[in-house]
Amino acid sequence: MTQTAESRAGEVLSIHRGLIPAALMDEAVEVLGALAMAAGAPMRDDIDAQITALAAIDRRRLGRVYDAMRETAAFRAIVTCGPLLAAAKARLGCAHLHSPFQHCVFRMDLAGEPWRGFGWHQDYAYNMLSLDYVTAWLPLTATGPHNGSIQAAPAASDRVYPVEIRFKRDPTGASLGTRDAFIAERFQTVFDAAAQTLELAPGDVALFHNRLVHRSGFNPGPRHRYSIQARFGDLLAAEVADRGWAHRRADGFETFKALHPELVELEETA
Ligand SMILES: O=C(O)CCC(=O)C(=O)O
Repeated sequence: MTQTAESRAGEVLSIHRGLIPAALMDEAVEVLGALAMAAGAPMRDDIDAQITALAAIDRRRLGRVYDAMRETAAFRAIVTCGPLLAAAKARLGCAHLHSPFQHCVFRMDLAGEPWRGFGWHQDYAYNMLSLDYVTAWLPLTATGPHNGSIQAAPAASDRVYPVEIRFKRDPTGASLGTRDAFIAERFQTVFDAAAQTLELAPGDVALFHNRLVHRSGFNPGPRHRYSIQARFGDLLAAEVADRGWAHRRADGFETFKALHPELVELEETA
């Protein structure tokens, strides 16, 4: 079975300014600060100062804050808020949304930390919802070149590219156990030339098609970057209903490989 995302053209990236109610964004920042303090951070006026202090005290505890944030009601309130769901439905033109919670992510990219490389990729291989599913990417605090943001290459997003499935590795080259499916190396110079750094305020949302070529920008600082990603597909789209709503349930790219064996150029298995 082969599905062709290329066959459906259309807008790959739209920015929705002020979509998420300010009260929800404020609450999320407040909850992040409260988690940091409960994990041992000193009281500070500014969320970045609080996170920096906790990272200096104990980087592993900051890791637990990272995981806990995704489990808060404040996080869930954002990814399920009415305006976001309405924008996703309008974009997809669907009656009901498919949005597995495992594909809703909280992310921190701290200023000046080694780049936790999320190279050029398309979300399509990662989540495998309906053919035209979208990602909502939104920052908790302002994002742009001052904290890396994400970089996108809409002009080069007209097709699904071949991928290389490789293990994530630490700086010494040791495998971290889980894998990525970045776009094959030979295309990267084209994306580098077309890259745009998104500039968003809290409440703004970048809504993008799963075909959008993008990557995580290195955060040069001075500000940290906190972001939420949620994915929305058409629950009743034939291509996803026919395969029993199979998506990427755990690490592994089985659904992608089954649908697009010709797009897997390399796969590390050990
Ligand atoms: O937030 C980032 O830096 C990158 C996130 C990303 O690329 C994704 O979730 O697909």
